[in-house]
Order: sequence, then C-alpha cells, then structure tokens
Amino acid sequence: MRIALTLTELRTAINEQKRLGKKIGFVPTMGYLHEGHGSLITRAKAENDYVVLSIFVNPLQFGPNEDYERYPRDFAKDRDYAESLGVDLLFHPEVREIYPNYPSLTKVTVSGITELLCGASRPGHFDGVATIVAKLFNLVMPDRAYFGLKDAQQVAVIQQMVKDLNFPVEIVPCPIIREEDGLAKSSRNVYLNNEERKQAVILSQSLKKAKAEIERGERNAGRIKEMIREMILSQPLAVIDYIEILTFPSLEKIDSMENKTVLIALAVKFGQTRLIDNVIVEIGG
Ligand code: PAJ
Repeated sequence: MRIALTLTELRTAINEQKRLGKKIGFVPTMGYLHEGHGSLITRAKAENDYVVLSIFVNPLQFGPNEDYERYPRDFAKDRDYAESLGVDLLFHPEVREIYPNYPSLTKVTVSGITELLCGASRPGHFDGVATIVAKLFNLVMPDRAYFGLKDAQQVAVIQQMVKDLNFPVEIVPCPIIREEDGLAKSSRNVYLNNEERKQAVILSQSLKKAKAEIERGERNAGRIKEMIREMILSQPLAVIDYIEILTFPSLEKIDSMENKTVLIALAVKFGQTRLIDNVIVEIGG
C-alpha cells in the first residue's frame, strides 16, 4: 500500500493509474476506521482496479462547539486495517496541505436539502462536507466513490452536488453496518460510557419497529414518529434532536407514505455524544 501525505504525491500516483487506464474507486473518510468503513473499501475493491482511501478529519464540517479537536484518531491502526483490506493508496494529508488558507474563500453549498435534519442542528456542516468532497474528487478523479447510508442525508447531498456540478463520478451508496445488538457502527461510539452504550440500542430498535409497523400497513408518518419518540424517551439518558420521515433522496416532508421511498431518520444525544441512525423503506400503494 502506497501512502501519500501531500497533494504532489497523490497526483503522481493518480496520474500513473490514469495513464494505465485503471478504474479508480474512492472511499473518503475521517479515519478511526471500523467495519462500516471496511465495507465501503471491500466494495470498492470488488468494483475497481485501484482503490484510494482518504483519511482526513475535515475542520470545515465541524461547528465551533463540536468535537473537531477530540475527534478520535489512530493513524497506525487505520493504516494496518486499510492495508489488510487491500487499499492501494492511502491519502492522509495535513490540514495546511488541504487548506493552505483556512477557511478558503470558495465553498460548495447545496441548498434546500441541507437545511433540514442534521443541517438544521449543525449549521454549515454540509457546506464543509460538500466542499471537502468536491476538493477530494478533483484531486483523486475517481470513477466511483463509495458512501455509507449511515449518513443518508450526506449521500443525498453528494448525489445532488455531483449532478449539479457535473462531476464525472458515480456515487455508490452502501448499506449501514451495525454492531451485533443493532447499534450503527460509528467512530463516535467510543465516546459512550457503559450506560449510554446500553441505552443507545433504542435507536436501531425503534427504527426496526417503525419498519415493521409500515410493513403491517401503517401509512401515517405522524403516528410512526410518535411511536419512535415514545420508545426513545423510555431511555432516561436519551435527548432527542430530531425524528423525521422524508422522501428519499429528495428529502421532502410527507404526511402519508403511500407509494414512496421514505427515509426515517433520527438524531439523539446521550450525554455529549450525538448519534444518528436511519432506515430507508420502499412503500407500495
Ligand atoms: P466518516 O464519518 O469517517 O465516514 C466515512 C464514510 O463511512 C461515510 O460515507 C459514512 O457514511 C460511512 N460509514 C460510517 N459508518 C458506517 C456504517 N456503520 N455503515 C456503513 N457506512 C458507514 O462521512 C464522513 O466521514 C465525512 O463527512 C466525509 C465524507 C469523509 C467528508 O469529510
């Protein structure tokens, strides 16, 4: 596995592969890798000739009172894990390499769909995500890029950006990887203490129940949200940020779920830790 720390090293490696006509698969991450990231890498390996993984904790997507400084980092462990999965090129730049002038004068803003869900609780977050992903696409020039549906709104935002700005990249959304008890894997799960970790299982449990209710015929979004709210509030440490049911990927509010692909998304805080989870359900008439 080759490691590029600078833009020049990255460009040299990419140009070589492009000259050879290789298909490049790209997995952007902020590191502290787990099997969720691993599933994206494995899929990228299966579908491309050359896989690039980036590990960069992007300051631009963190709010002033968020966890940028304390976001977990373990480069040695990530490097070994990436190598074991067959990553061809690991790009791990410093902040000043990516943002020589921070913050840069140019930003990418996807409007509308960034104003709700996580965008409402984290103003500016998706500008930071869209900007870094656009920069990384220009640097890596991938044929395909892999994103987890754990961050379903992020997938919708990136797909919209790619469409609106004509990036020649195919976005491949990948399923959520979970712990055995259902908790969605996340780099931020290490923040949870034992009691919070136990109670956090309610997120996936409530989504599972919601999906089952829909499968049994429930079509009223308000009733589903209320059921989720009650389940989550049964856990004393849980503080709800949002519970939403929207169309996917257009993220429009709905009352009735008839004939739609819907995203049931939630964000819940346990102590200082904000967790997100979701399920996408295809609903017939
Ligand atoms: P990060 O949180 O490190 O996630 C990197 C990728 O892994 C994202 O596409 C995310 O959706 C996916 N992922 C995380 N947990 C997952 C899980 N349990 N199952 C499946 N996929 C999972 O998302 C980011 O970084 C950043 O916003 C980034 C896109 C890199 C831009 O900075």
